[in-house]
Amino acid sequence: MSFDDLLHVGRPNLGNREKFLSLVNEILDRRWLTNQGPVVKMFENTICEYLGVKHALTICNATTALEIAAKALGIKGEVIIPSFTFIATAHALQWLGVKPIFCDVGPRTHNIDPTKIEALVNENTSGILGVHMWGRPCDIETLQLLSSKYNIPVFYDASHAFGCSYKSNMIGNFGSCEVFSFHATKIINSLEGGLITTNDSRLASKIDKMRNFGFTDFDKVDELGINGKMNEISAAMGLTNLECIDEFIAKNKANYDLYRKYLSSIPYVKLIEYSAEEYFNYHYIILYLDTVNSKRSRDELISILHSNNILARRYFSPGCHRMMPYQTMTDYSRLDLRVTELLSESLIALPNGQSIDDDDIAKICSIINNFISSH
Ligand code: T4K
Repeated sequence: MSFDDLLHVGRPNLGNREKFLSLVNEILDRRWLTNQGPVVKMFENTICEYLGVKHALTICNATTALEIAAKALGIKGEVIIPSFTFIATAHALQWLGVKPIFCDVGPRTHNIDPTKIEALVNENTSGILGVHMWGRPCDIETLQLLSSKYNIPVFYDASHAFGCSYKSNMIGNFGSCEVFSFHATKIINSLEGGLITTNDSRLASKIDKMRNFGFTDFDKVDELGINGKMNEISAAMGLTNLECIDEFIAKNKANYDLYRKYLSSIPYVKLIEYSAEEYFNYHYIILYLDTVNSKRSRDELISILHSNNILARRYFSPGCHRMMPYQTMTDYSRLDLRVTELLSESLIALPNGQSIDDDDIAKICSIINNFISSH
């Protein structure tokens, strides 16, 4: 069995290979490889147009982008985040010496539960970091109200949400700023890559400096910075892929619909829903297994899928508060994360994207059906 015979979650989407290679040749001919080169600028301009946002600042990855965003917003002390997220959301804050305060998520939305935020606010709270889980937007309106009420910024980890909308406006336009990931496993990839978008020109200019060591001119440094720049080859990959985003989304949606068709008659399992009112990228096929009523274990199903060469994943398990270093730092008496605990034991991410075909989906769903009916 070769690596190629496995069905993975996270197989990268690839746009037009000739276009990418010709951009790479131009980059090599130009001998301009990084530091805000022309391909990075073209990628950023194309993103601004696509998202309808004023500023798009590419960064080397989303984790660094979260760190730069938090630093530029003057975040310190504590920030309220969902525990149900990829560990990078919490690590980016902790890396800056900011304490993530874990909030529960909604059972239907899988996003930070706005009704549970106020109980976590105290004099050390300096922000709220929402995560648009699976590309489904947070309750942005309510989070904005909380931000105004407590005079703290709200910003978003939009790593999953490129190409998605909230009230018909593209994600990327909300909060003080939003952070996207262009990692290989995302709907649009730049090999590794990240992005900060904002409509606040002062914040954009600060982030622009911070991603380049704080430089404002030759030999002139205005403030503390880091190396967060995207290189030209990554931007070429991102740009090539962005040109194919409609095709990628259409394929994801067709896959999602087929999964739904096969799974709808199987008891105890349910795919997460994407409402018809918004744009979604349909990048995550997330299955909920009702472990209580089915009396079946999610991990047993994962093992069976793996033994059939289907590398389904336990995204995201356990919640961040149960991972190191947070596990030993967390004051559990303050936490009520029942939904996070439930979701982290019930969800399975299934393969999606360009590399999956209809037969693969039929096979995966038939394994799930056999698993449920074999009891
Ligand atoms: N916030 C959120 C909410 C996120 O989900 C993420 C990243 C971040 C922040 C941080 O973004 P970055 O700093 O990474 O830009 C993967 C990705 O590495 C990670 O970017 C992503 N979220 C997360 C959801 O998934 P792992 O630990 O699952 O990676 P790994 O190596 O197990 O790969 C996942 C699957 O993809 C495997 O089955 C193999 C397949 N794969 C992977 C790569 C890299 C390929 O087929 N080809 C490839 O080139 O984290």
